[in-house]
Amino acid sequence: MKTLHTTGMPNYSTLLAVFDRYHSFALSTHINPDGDAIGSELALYTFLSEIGKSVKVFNTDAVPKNYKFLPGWDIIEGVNAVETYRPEVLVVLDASTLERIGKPLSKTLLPIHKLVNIDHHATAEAFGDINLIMPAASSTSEIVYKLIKHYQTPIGKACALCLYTGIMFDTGCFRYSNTTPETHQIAAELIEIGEFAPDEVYRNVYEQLPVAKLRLLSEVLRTLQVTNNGKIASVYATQEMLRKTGTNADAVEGIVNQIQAIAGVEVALCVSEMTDRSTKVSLRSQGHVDVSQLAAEFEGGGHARAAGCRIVDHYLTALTTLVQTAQRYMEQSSSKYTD
Ligand SMILES: [Mn+2]
Repeated sequence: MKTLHTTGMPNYSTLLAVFDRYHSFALSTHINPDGDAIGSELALYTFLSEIGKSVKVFNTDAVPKNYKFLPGWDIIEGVNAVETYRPEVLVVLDASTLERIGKPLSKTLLPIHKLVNIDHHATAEAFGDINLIMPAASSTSEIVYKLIKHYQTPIGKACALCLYTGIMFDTGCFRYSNTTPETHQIAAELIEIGEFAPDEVYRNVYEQLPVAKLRLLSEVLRTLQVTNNGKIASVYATQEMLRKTGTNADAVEGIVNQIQAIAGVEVALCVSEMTDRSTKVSLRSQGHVDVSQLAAEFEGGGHARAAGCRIVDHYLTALTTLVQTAQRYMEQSSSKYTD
């Protein structure tokens, strides 16, 4: 039985006792890792190593180029490196389900004693023996920051840079609604400790675009449709566009944010045709519609304002279904307001 752990005090001490008690740790995060995924796992890697633990990190997907400025990125190993390795404790970060670390990895990488789950997704499942799930936290990196603070050990320079990058990424550079005064206070402290230049971190993460990616963007934007009195915006990316521009599915990431920026748009969606003929979906909302619920109708998940799912259907059919579903959600949310 899967339960949500959304209330009560986070059990830092239970988790810190596990850190004290055991010696060998493995860390992992979700497929297609983003800034928070890589940032939080490298921060925890640094912390655990500093307190004398043996730590390995295994991810299904390689570290994206733009995160290779983070200290320790090259210690991250792939699923093939697991072989017969069994850590005493496995910590899964930023993944709302265990399968999100990749099915083969979730079957191979098994802890001897404890499975720990650290996450901030609203749809997070309590799949661990210990679950530190804080939907109010801006990011998994923020949770890791608080965890280290509770251990009362100084945060090192490398760790500070990783944590800052994770928080910066998941708050959309301190623009999203999950940004609070506390987020800024934590960020300020991390900049002080880490002695890095925030503008350089930004440039490393966001301003490394290959020309091909912009060419793809121009192809995808040509498919833009704005419906429902300008409230729903959608685009699609096809395998043909990827071939033509010499890009892959990863390059589609982030395009949805561009169309969400259109004035008056409440729900933005981007669908991509995958090689297996299924469709990958990214959803964004300005707040009235909870897109994590919308995504959950298609076995996806995420946050109220940013979510995703996979639909086993032709991308155009999937797009039509999604726009209709978004319409229904918008009608429901507007009736809520007029009641
Ligand atoms: Mn995150």
